[in-house]
Amino acid sequence: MRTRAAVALEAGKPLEVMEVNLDGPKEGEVLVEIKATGICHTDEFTLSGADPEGLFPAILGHEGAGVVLEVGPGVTSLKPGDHVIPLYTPECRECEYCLHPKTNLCQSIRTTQGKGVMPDGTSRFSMLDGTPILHYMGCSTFSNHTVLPEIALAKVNPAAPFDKICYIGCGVTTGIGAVINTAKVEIGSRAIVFGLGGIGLNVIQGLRMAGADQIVGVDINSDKIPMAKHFGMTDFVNPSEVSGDLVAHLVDLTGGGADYTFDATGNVQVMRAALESAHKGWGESIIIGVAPAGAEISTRPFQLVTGRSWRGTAFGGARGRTDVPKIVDWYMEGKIEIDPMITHILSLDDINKGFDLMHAGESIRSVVVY
Ligand code: NAD
Ligand code: AHE
Ligand code: ZN
Repeated sequence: MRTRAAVALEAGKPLEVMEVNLDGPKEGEVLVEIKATGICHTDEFTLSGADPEGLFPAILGHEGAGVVLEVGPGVTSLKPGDHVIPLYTPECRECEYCLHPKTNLCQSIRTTQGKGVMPDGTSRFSMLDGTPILHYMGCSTFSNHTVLPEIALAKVNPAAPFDKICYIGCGVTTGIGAVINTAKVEIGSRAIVFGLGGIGLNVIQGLRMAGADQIVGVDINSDKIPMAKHFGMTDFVNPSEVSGDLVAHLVDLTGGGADYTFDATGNVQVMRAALESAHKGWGESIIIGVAPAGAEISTRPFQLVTGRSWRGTAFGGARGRTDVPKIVDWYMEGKIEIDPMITHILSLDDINKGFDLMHAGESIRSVVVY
């Protein structure tokens, strides 16, 4: 079939909206009509050329929601008409990782996914002249139609609005999951969240759900304050307005350091500040942000010797097929809020405006509605 997609032809260039060819689903695969997709900072990271795994030409996008149109041979858990959220972290329920209680990082298709192809080693997308176009994070939600493995789709409540629940495909689940699944934050905790964008606000929302007493937000953009307060931030720090050392200021503000700190910026200097503002003896720092190729984290080993721990999380530690439908239900039941964070709705033709708004710090989430 033919469909419309925003294609990343090369790093650092705007996406180009065009008609592309899409082959139908093969064994174990599913054709999905994407109804809406969010634009995550990770899409920008890959488009910029900073992603060591970035490949071009590709169809980016990994925060979508849509409807199953057709299933390939052997697909048993989905049928046409089902509402689904694509999963960049699949859940095969069979691999060593899925069977281990301490990780959500299903590895059954990770190698081919990282190469921009389906598990059989080929792409379903091509230009009208036949040139192959690569998939991205196994999702490619910047296309009106896409093909995914069955294990990379969560079946969700059909009453849920696509233009809101697409955000559960990455940002909401990553932020809330980092608190609940990865950090396992206890009631009464003190926490610091670095970066109050599409991920950090969901960390704040998760911290409020978990019953944290103090939720400090740190961002270089003070325009983020109202939204962060709405979701539960109790204190705000703009590093550019701190006259001495930022870490010392945060340690003082949290009465000796935070029980939990979260990096949602992708900046390795910020990651260091996050680790060092965790409480001596027990503070845990969770890295969520994705750093550019070549960037490395550092600190004095003494910071770890004296009881701080450095950890990381992908997709908030969520097992997608199991957890994502529950998070959609939380949204439908009013247990979590999404709507205020979706600050801009765009058409596919205007998708590059979403990247401009992100660069300008004016959006939380831009969502493309097909
Ligand atoms: P975003 O652009 O919406 O938000 C980033 C925020 O960080 C902005 O508010 C910005 O002002 C702030 N910021 C930038 N530099 C800062 C600094 N030096 N100090 C304090 N604040 C600073 O991005 P997002 O969509 O929220 O994504 C955040 C990060 O999380 C990105 O690196 C993204 O790639 C990553 N991410 C990781 C996962 C995962 O599974 N680990 C999932 C989604 C996103
Ligand atoms: N490809 C990059 C790393 C990108 C990365 O860390 N991706 C996160 C999801 S970000 C979603 O917005 C992730 O899931 N990582 C685990 C994995 O297996 O990719 C690089 O540095 O090579
Ligand atoms: Zn993302």
